Order: sequence, then structure tokens, then C-alpha cells
Amino acid sequence: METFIKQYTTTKLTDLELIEIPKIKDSRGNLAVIEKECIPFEIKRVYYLYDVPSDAFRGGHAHKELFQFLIPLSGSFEVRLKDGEEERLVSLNKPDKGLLITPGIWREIENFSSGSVCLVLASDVYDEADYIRNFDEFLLFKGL
Ligand code: T46
Repeated sequence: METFIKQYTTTKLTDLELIEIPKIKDSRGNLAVIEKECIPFEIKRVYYLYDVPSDAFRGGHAHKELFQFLIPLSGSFEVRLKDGEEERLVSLNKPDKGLLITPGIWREIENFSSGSVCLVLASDVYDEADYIRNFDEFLLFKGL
């Protein structure tokens, strides 16, 4: 187990992936499908953020083992990502493009557009013990 956790202390921003969700397009609109091969984990939980005020700040934590895939089902928002050494801002605004966030990455989510919906597919059930909600503790987790 320790080796497993250790592995995620070394994750970098380069491990993050913007994944295009396959879609079927015709005159009636688009139908996007997420099947097994689209994301590299088994989905154990789905939740979504909606009615988020534009000045709200969500996230502000990292996960020790949880993988998540964020999809802007509607509207847009920004995800600020940190691996302890580098920082990257990703704008999510297309419902057929999602962001895979590996464990060991700090995320802050902001600038939600009006009516936006952030759908999250997660690799495990909710477990508060998997969260690192303090940035100094996050740096310790990363060995920095
Ligand atoms: C993440 C971003 C994208 C639950 O009881 N069950 C759940 O499945 C979740 C996700 C949260 N909660 C509780 C925990 C807190 O008492 O709901 C409350 C709000 O959660 P939190 O402040 O963590 O919400 P966000 O939007 O800051 O973060 C959430 C996820 O927690 C997090 O994993 O990456 O969305």
C-alpha cells in the first residue's frame, strides 16, 4: 500500500491529460459517449457541481489516490493545477473535452460561467481521508 501511495507523490503536471470524448454527430445534435477505453480507471462515483456563483472558489486540495475526470457539461470554468513545482491553468469549455486529474495534484476551480455544470467521474467513493486540504501538507506529501 505504501509503495502505491508513494507512486502518487511523484505525479507531475505532465501526467494530466485533456481527453477528447468520442461523439456521434448528426443533424439532431451531438451524442458523446464515455466507455471503458476513454478513461484509465473504473468509475465508482459520479457527482456534479452546478449553480456555482461566478466568484466561487472550489477545490483547493489534492487527492492521495483518487483519479478524477472533469467534464464541462455546460458553460466553462478554469482549473488551476499544481504539482508543487509547476503550475498550469486549464480552461474547460467544451462538453466533449475532459480533464483527467491524477492523484497527487493540487487543484483549484474558479471562474465558473453562469449556468455552468462540472461533471466529475471518480475512481472511488467519497473518502475524506483521501483529501489533502492544506497546501503545506501537500508539499510534504510531495516530499518538497
Ligand atoms: C474535487 C472537485 C472537482 C460528499 O459528501 N461526497 C462527495 O462525493 C463529495 C465530492 C463531497 N462531499 C462533501 C464534502 C464536503 O463536506 O461535500 C462537501 C463539499 O465538498 P468539497 O468542498 O470537497 O467540494 P469541492 O467542489 O471543493 O471539491 C469537489 C470534490 O470534493 C473534489 O474531489 O476534485 O470537486
